[in-house]
Amino acid sequence: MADAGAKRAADGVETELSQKGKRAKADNDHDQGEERKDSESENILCGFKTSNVLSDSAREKIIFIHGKLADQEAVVILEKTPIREDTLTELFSGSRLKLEMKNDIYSTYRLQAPPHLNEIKTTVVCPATEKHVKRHQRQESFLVEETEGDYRSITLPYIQEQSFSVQWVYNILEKKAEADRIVYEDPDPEVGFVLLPDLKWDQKQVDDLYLIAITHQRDIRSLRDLTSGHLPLLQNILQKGEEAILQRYKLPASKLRVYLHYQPSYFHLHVHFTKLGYEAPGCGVERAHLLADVIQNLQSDPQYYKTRTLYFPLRADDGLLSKFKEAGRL
Ligand code: DD3
Repeated sequence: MADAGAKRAADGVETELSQKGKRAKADNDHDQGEERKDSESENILCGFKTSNVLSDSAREKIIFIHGKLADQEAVVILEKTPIREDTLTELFSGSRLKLEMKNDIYSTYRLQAPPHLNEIKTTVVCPATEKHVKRHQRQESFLVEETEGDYRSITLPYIQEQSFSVQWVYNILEKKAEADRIVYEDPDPEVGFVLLPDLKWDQKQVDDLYLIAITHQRDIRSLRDLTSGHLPLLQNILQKGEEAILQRYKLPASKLRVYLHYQPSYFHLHVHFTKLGYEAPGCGVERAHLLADVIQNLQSDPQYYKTRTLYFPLRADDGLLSKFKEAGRL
């Protein structure tokens, strides 16, 4: 089996991470009761009051919940994780099995797995702003056509007035958070970056590998800001990022989808590395731009992303969509 080696590689990583022991306590202002990774850490969710379900997917086994956590607005994301091959022996031997139905050669059961093999990946955003709540609400979306002029007169003013916080990005770059999760770092201020697992990846299996490279340069908002002057940075991220992923996860470049989002969900340049075959959210053609293509486009035209019309989807309740409508661009 081709993936077995890679799976073991990820398991090796997990062991390596857990052996590093408890995560260093982050000393940033924004750590809301930074939890310990051990089992005795208390359950901050026991007082969570659900207001409404923002969205859910039976197929993806995920639910986004809006509610209150100690008087503060919160978004909680619960997700069942894939069943790992290396847990099967223990799953079969260590579970209780309750017969539900038997018919001829067919039978169905409810298998009650040992608690440590039955965990639910949980993400908490608290205090959550209106934007966080909207972001996870199921919404119809619309494709927008953004010319060079539209970017200058509609999009740029909008993102400037919004002032989305990227404090969590600075916490990563300054090692105030997630320092023990860094897979690779090039500390160079011009071409350097930090490569680490995205929040969405629990790192339990490489099948859904998802890492992000965050640039040390802080003034590149998005694809639109890139010129040929950024080629050394982009080439460095592609090359060193792929090398680091080969080393750590035994996945060659030919198994990776390396891309930028436009529009990004946060305006600090970052590159997504996901495993080919894993349909990561946002990897569709309407939002993803392969880094290798971005590099080539900038090589043939230094102003490519400043001048081209770009297309991207916006959700019905996105403030930027209203701006495009007001400008008669939709
Ligand atoms: C975010 C986009 C942002 C809700 C959610 C995610 N990777 C992150 C904080 C730390 C991170 C990420 C915003 C926020 Cl679920 C609102 O993503 C993050 N750390 N994508 C990592 N490693």
